Amino acid sequence: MKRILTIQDISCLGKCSTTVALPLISAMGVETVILPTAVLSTHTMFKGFTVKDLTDQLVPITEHWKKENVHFDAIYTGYLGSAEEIDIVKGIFRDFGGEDTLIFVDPVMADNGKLYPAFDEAYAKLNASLCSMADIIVPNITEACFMTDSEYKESYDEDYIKDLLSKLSALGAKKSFITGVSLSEGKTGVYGYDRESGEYTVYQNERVDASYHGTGDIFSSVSVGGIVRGLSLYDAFKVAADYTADTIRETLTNPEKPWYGVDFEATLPRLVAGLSKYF
Ligand code: PXL
Repeated sequence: MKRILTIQDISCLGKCSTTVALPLISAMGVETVILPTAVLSTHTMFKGFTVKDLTDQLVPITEHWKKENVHFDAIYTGYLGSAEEIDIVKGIFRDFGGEDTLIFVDPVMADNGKLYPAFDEAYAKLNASLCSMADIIVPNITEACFMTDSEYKESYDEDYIKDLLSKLSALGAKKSFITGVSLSEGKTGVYGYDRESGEYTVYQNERVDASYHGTGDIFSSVSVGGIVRGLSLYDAFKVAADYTADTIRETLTNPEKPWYGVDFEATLPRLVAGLSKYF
């Protein structure tokens, strides 16, 4: 069985980061090893959340794993808490990385033109340096702009996305994918560039007009699970984008419409059933 290490926080309530990655990567048929960067009472869109930083635990935990000679088929990073954690994660990439280990970085820090409350522009630059070590990066447009000092635009054309991709690629990652790219009215999806082959990969699906927390984590978790299971990048991103859209649609049918996260539990069986086409 393939094994993915995911490094991100545990938000106890709020369905994002580790509490999404663990069930979804497992559902993709891949063992999920977690390295929690912090424990929060909720994600940071709730008022009054508590945080227990776990920076001092990262090295002892991974030192133990080194002694166990553990191998990861992929290392997937999401929300990291601090500059120091980014540095430690770079060391983890060096220690556990290699030809057979895909480094997948989702530089979670911003959306809709704004940084999340815990972050500043200096942090964005550090995230850019983490991206430079990756095989695949999946920033949204806002994160791509913060990492490349580009102007954030709500409405844009394909050239704007290609220009962002070229600046992202210059950071050093092998393949850069921008998420939440809408090329026409009512559509959204991913637009990627492979620095080595010069090829673009584009997938667009129906845009569901609602925005929930944690959907980026759902997309990344399913994508990395699919890639590790051997799907082509196009297929992995298609499965992930379609699943994310299906889950947002499903959440809208919930009369409570939970604002803090999506009802991925309801759509999990459909994700698993859809995979039989590929495996
Ligand atoms: O979904 C991204 C995310 C993960 N973890 C925490 C967050 C957020 C987004 O705000 O606050 C703690």
